[in-house]
Amino acid sequence: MKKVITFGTFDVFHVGHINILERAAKQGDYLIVGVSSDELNFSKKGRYPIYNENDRCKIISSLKYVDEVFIEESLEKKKEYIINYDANILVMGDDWTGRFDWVNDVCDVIYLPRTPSISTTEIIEVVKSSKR
Ligand code: C2G
Repeated sequence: MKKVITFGTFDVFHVGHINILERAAKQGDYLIVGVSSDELNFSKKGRYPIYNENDRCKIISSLKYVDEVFIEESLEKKKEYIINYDANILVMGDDWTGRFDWVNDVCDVIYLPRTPSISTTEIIEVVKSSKR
């Protein structure tokens, strides 16, 4: 069985997230998703996600493309996660191109194109600016 692993925050879940998960699932037979912890998100982006890690995990776990979910505590632990979950392929969006090539001794690494014109940050901006 070919196992695929991918990582992300998946905050304010949108169609770009679904598209990458759907395409990641198609790369193999089993999809494992590492959902960034609230703390990891704070350290990467300087803010906490809108949805907390438990809610984000619940949303991702409920998707038909996804077989297994865990919380990603650190970007540096990628190789550990890949080995522990026995994954054969790491899939990431192409905003991460090259950033995880260092794990390619334990699995294949593929970067898929992002869905254009949608992002959590943009959604937050639109919602903010529509406040009266
Ligand atoms: N994504 C996409 N198209 C978009 C928006 C996001 O394909 N329009 C993809 C990203 O490329 C990523 C996944 O959806 O592969 C999750 O995106 P984010 O929630 O922004 O994830 P990020 O905060 O980049 O966390 O270990 C890596 C990190 O945990 C990734």
